[in-house]
Amino acid sequence: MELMEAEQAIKALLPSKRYRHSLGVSQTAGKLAAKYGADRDKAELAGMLHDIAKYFPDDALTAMLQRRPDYGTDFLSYSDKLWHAPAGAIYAEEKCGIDDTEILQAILYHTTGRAGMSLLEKIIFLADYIEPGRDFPGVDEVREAAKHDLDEAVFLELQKTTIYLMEKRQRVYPKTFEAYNDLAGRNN
Ligand code: DGI
Ligand code: FE
Ligand code: FE
Ligand code: FE
Repeated sequence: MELMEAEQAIKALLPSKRYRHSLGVSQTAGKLAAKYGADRDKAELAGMLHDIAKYFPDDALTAMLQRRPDYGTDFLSYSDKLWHAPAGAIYAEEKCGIDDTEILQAILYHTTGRAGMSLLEKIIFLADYIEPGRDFPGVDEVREAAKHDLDEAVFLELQKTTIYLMEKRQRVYPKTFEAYNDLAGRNN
């Protein structure tokens, strides 16, 4: 599936605000790819598709994850907000014909991150947080870091997200902590 086709697919599946977010993530990911030496076309396509399963009902997401344990079996024990990421990768593979593992992994880990993220995974994870339509506390600090230090920007996003979840007394998916530890320890 090419970018234009992917755009039509998400336009059909997502409400307009989420569609615009996807356009923003695609464009932001493309720019980050150009800056940090990743494949721009893959970044734009992964960014376009990353939230494709965001509005699938929980029972459909659960069924997809149970049918494809190769996309991770532990997501179902954590927040339902995590489920659209693995389900999106499954949908991209099965219905959009995406066979590029790098793109599928970038969709799979776009919400949680993980230790040892690939360049494309970091770009999609970050673009999701800083695309121009986003407006949460601290986002400008992450945008600023993204101009010169990709790992620092991803680290700051993980730090802010884990602090936010812990302040709300929510569970944190272990791979998010592992991603945080991975980048917190990168200089020592
Ligand atoms: O789908 P989006 O809204 O564009 O963004 P996302 O896929 O990054 O989802 C982020 C939401 O997931 C955010 O409200 C925090 C929530 N969340 C719940 N548990 C966890 C979590 N995020 C991470 N990284 N780790 C968790 O354990
Ligand atoms: Fe998402
Ligand atoms: Fe995110
Ligand atoms: Fe998103």
